[in-house]
Amino acid sequence: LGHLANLRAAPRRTKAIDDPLLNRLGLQVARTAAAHARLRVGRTSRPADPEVAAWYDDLRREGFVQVEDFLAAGDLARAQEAATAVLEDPEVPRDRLAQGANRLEVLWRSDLGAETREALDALWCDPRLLALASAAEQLAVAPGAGRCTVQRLVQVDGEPDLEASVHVDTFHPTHKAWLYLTDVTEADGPLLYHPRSHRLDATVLGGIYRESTGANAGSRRVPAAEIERRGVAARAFTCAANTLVVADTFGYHGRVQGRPPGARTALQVEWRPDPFRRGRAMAPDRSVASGRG
Ligand SMILES: O=C(O)CCC(=O)C(=O)O
Repeated sequence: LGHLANLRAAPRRTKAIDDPLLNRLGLQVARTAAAHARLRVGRTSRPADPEVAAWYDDLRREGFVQVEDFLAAGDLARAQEAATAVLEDPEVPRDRLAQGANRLEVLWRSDLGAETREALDALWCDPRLLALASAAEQLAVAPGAGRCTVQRLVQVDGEPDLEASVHVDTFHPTHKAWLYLTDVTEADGPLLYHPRSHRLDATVLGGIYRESTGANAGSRRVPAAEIERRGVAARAFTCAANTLVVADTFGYHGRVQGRPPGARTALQVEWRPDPFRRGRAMAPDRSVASGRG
């Protein structure tokens, strides 16, 4: 019965299924291949705006796209000011994550006042970003949909950054966007991405099989030998404020180890619909109405 229940859970979003027998029989590899095929056959629409369509092509080919000077100057200044104000306001709720030698504060759109939200919606509701996300996820992403957050990462002394080890977020294509509100240098712990690592091949499927029959972590840490075998070099996203990066985080990624007093602030969005039951649309952030679902 346990195996049957686990088989039923297979065509769902659960990152890893705790069933050594089924995993030995190839369940996680099959889920991976099926989720990627599902998105590929559903990929029928390309953004109408030629500029966004070119970003989409980059994203599909490389696994990421980087766009400099994304917001208009006035919108950027308003977003920077609003983000700084809420980060400095102790009354605004936030998650505090310790991921090794840094402090990460995460403030959710749903916890922000109307004025702040309006300023930061310059990114979260930007029609170009929504068109790109909609094409990437093949469903209509509504303004404010997904996990919209303000994130400030501050480097401190201590253990290495846990996110500095290269990993994938889950077993299916899935997308995150960052708009940096501050310049990002090496010391600030920039995002690291291995272009083209989001593609499926025998090496990555082998790695997924080994993980599923071993530690079976949902967000797999990728061994250096696998990266080397695939020949996908890393790229660090040091950049100027107002740079947008959108990445398929099924691809190999992580952070460069930063050092104090490095710090960076970004607006982030994460879209992660169920890979098998995608539906036609992703509604606005449900957490606005009902907590952080
Ligand atoms: O903060 C970053 O730049 C990357 C974090 C990361 O590895 C992730 O979101 O999975």
